[in-house]
Amino acid sequence: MTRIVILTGAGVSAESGLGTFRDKGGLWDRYDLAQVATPEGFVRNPALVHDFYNARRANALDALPNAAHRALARLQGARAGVTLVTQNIDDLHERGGAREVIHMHGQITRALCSVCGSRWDAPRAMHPRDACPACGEPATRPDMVWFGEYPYHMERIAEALAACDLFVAIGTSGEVYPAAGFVEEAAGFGAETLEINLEPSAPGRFDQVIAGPASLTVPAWVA
Ligand code: BV8
Repeated sequence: MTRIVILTGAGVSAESGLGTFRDKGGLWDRYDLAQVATPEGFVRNPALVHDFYNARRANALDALPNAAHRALARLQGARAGVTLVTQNIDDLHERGGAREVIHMHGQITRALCSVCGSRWDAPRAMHPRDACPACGEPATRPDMVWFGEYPYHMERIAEALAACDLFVAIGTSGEVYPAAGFVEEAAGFGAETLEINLEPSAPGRFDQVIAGPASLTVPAWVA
């Protein structure tokens, strides 16, 4: 059985209308990452951070999975040995039919209590004074991994990378670590590596590149 690890980034949800981060006009062109995607930024101005994620949560909830999300779900259904890791915080993989999606940067549909660590389904809009349903503290935040925080599921991902025969990165610029280092990690264990992206993120970094929009390239690759 060929074991495949797939890592997706914002590019897989781009054609569902969700903005990417580093493309022209992307999120980091319009917001200061340090203000809205770090724990320090949240402490400094929780209302701004909640506004940022409330807007993204509304977009994510109103968006629909595209042909790339559905194709990856078909791949999972058609064969064993496929590990799907995403950097994305939207739930389009799940709504496209994927199972056991590993959200290494968290999920915008979930909330987290900074005091007791409880997690629950987030309301459509969150506010700084929202009380934690478990401990009652007004210390709730979106359940995601900000810059400087440790990504989720790293051990499970490391095991999958060590055992895989093929590593596929789809729609990611490969600029955020430790996710950006997965291709070298997998290659170090002897895996073949494939990038599916609008254009190559770093020529020479992957054994093979398929260029084009994910809604066309991913279904063609899965077929
Ligand atoms: C950490 C959640 C300690 C919030 C995000 C070395 C090792 C370890 C850490 C670091 C390191 N060097 C620097 C660091 C620190 C930092 C980092 O990487 N900084 C960068 C800026 C240099 N990393 C961290 O802080 C991480 N934590 O380090 O903990 C540690 C140490 C060792 C080992 C483990 C842990 C935490 C990083 C997570 C931050 N949270 N998101 C939120 O989403 O708001 S990151 C954010 O960037 C998103 O998750 C996003 O998914 C991710 C990556 O971006 P991409 O998905 O790639 O999106 P991007 O816009 O960049 O690119 C889009 C791509 O799509 C492009 O290539 C484009 O061509 C393509 N595309 C566009 N349209 C289409 C398309 N492709 C196909 N079809 C299309 N239609």
